[in-house]
Amino acid sequence: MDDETGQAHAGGGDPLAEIEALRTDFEGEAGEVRDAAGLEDVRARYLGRKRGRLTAVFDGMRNLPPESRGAVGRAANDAREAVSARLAEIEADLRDDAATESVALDVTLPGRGDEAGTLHPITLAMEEIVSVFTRMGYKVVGGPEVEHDFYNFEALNIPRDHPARDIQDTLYLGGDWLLRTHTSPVQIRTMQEQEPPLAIIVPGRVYRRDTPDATHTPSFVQCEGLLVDRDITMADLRGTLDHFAKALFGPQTETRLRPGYFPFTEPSAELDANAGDGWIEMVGCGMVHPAVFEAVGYDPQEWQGFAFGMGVDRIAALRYGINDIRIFYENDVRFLRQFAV
Ligand code: 2NL
Repeated sequence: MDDETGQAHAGGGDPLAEIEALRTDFEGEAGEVRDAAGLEDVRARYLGRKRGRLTAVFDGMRNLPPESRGAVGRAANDAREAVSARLAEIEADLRDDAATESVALDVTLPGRGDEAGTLHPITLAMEEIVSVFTRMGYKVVGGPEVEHDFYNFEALNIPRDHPARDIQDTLYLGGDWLLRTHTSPVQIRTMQEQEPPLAIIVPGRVYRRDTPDATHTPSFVQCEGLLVDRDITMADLRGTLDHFAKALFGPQTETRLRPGYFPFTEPSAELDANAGDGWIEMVGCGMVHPAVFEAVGYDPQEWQGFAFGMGVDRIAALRYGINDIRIFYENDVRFLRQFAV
């Protein structure tokens, strides 16, 4: 605003404009204050006796024409109140911060503790299953979860029009790549790389395009086994799986084989176990199909083998009396802690 008298003031400017400008500048600088030294610096630059900008405005008032002193004085007093109030506020904030910091360093508070986690029930069941077979001389092998159609289906004698290959049942990733629907591709890869005889156990995560319910989850853990040697018969399969059921559920456990069907075994069967409270389906199995041996370059006239597979989630559910396998994937620590060993 122009001075009515047109007379120059000390400092050379319009005092009302200078008050407005210093208030804006002050707000900017006040926002940058981080500590007590910064606060004192800002206070000195606006309210300081020697170099305070607002002090200079008050000092300059004596050179103003009497008729404009009233307006400038009111504006200067308002500015001083606003600046003082803001400085007090910053001072209080700095005190609060210091108080909070001293609480964060309170060495009398109890520590966070170092509670150990527990193994997941599926891991526990898998370790038990695998150990029965490693004690019989089987080697543990693993392989990729992202697989090619050849290893997951083609080499396993699963026909092009088999429902398992449908887009509705398998999670395809594009082209011939997919999430493995069983661990069998690991056995195919192992047979391609190794000459018989061999005995392997293959635990691992598998994926199927299922809607979750009490007995299905789109991902679950499977454990498959494969033994290849000369003169292997269904009797070897029966004896091996009978030993397995007894090792897992107790020596009183009875087993029975029922006819079944899998494209990769012939004949195929289901093994049921009865540990004392009824028959339960436990393992799918059979003699390796000659077409599978041919796909990996083994001579089916010279080599025979048996294979089997089971859902580890299902075995864990049986073992721990759980009637809905979805609980395995809820990550509820109240459930998981019960399996601490
Ligand atoms: C089940 C049944 C089975 C196999 C898996 C297999 C693998 C090869 C060759 C022949 Cl490389 N067979 N695996 C055989 C029979 C049954 O799984 O119920 N799984 C959850």
